[in-house]
Amino acid sequence: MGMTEWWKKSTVYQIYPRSFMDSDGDGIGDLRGIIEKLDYLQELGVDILWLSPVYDSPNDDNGYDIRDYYRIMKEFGTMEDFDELLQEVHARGMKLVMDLVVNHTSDEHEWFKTRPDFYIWRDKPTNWRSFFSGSTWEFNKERGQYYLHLFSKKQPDLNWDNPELREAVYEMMRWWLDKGVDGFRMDVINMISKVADMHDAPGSDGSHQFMNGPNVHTYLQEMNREVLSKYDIVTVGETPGTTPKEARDYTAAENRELNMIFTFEHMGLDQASGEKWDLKPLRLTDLKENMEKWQHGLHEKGWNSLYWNNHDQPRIVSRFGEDTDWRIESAKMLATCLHFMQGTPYIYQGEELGMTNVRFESIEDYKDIETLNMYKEKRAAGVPHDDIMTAIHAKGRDNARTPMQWSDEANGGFTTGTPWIKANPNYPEINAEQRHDPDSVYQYYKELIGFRKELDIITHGDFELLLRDDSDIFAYTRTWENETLTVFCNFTENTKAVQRPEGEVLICNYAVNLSEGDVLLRPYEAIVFYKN
Ligand code: ISL
Repeated sequence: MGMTEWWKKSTVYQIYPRSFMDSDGDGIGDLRGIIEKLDYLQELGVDILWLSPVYDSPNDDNGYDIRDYYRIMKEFGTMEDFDELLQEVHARGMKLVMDLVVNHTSDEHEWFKTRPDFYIWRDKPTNWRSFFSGSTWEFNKERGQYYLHLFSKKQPDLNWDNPELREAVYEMMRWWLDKGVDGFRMDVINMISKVADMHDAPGSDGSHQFMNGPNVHTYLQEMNREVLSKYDIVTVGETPGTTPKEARDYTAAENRELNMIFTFEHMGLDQASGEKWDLKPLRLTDLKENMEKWQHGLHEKGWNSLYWNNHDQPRIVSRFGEDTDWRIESAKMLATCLHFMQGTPYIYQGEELGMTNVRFESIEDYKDIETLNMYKEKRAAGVPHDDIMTAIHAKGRDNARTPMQWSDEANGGFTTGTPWIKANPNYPEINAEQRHDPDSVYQYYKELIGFRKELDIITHGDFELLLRDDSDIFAYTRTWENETLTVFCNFTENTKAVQRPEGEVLICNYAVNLSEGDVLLRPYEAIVFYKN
């Protein structure tokens, strides 16, 4: 094995700037707010910060609709603030990754007026449904044609088949890399290549015609050649609808495309149909089988990213854990389960505190375009308010977007003004002040992050699933040279005995209390044994 790439031993922390820290009291998080909190992040031990988009935007989709790639969003600050942030991140030995949203721009981007050939036009729409409800096509009067928008109608898709568009994107990427940023998280990058003959799709699901499309690998290889390969950076592609085989194509080193991708398969396991709002309880055996498939599928062939949370997903402790009686235990258990796997782990802001989902009763309190459009559409179709709210409480993206809970002060200490979205009312009980408690979720994450740097087995070891058919316990080993890690995670309140493996306890989310014989797993217990 050659030199291990730095990003294989790193932990990433995702910041959603709008909700992280407001420094000037306008109710919106900003870059100076992030600067204020860098010591907190350094103390946690994370290596890389990923910023959700901070570019100029009319905020139809909170910055995922970019108006100008070369400017900072006014509410977030100035380019001088950005330069200072980058410098301060580097001064603390961390790296900074930008969000790269180049499947689409805002319809307010100047290209939409001056370079219509940068977008995708047709005389007749297909029947495809947008991710944000309604059609993927919007009629443009001036041109007398429809343009494609997989997301909101204010997010027209870019035409990657146009080489001039590709060059314009690469130029922009070089500009940020020359400034010193350390890589990109690439938004829906597997959707940039559409089939030439877009046509009606069964069930209005056009994804086979735009996900992992005909030229996506050609374009990513070109991007790598023209831009990425010239810098020592990290790249992660957001790729919904991607299998391990396709993931290998994107991430195999010899293909020269991306370092890793985000899978969505495990995020779909509590979904009953193709629609995310169609709820179904998670079966632990499904999760185990899926994680095993990805661990084996990319082992020595590509590289995994590991995540439970991001700005689009509900909070994991409320989703696969238990957020009332066993919140702290289950938050730590879930972290253990993920952080001993092979791949690069991502922590989403507040996850390290065990932050939970929120339950606003009024639709007025929700801000996310996906949620609001869906609510309108379902109400118009006669679905009762309460039924829709149940789905929003379980799956809405705003679960992840309530303000970061720094303290028990008003609005969790996020702002001195009125926050753009209400704080989760549980901030007096769940906040970052608790990190000083050695038993806090934060301290536990800090330990996990530390192990990844100390123990090479976490980076390199083989994964083997144990207790395959057990519906309560997620157990696995990692083995490497003569070392073994054995991980047991109890996903239930039931107490359960498992056979004691060799080795000593490395970490446990309870006080260790082992006697001779079997290990008795307590509710939501996680325990890891290490032998060398
Ligand atoms: O959030 C989702 C399901 O609720 C996904 O379908 C999500 O829309 C998809 O993963 C793409 O997400 C990314 O691109 C979107 C943006 O709204 C998301 O925030 C971003 O992560 C459009 O740019």
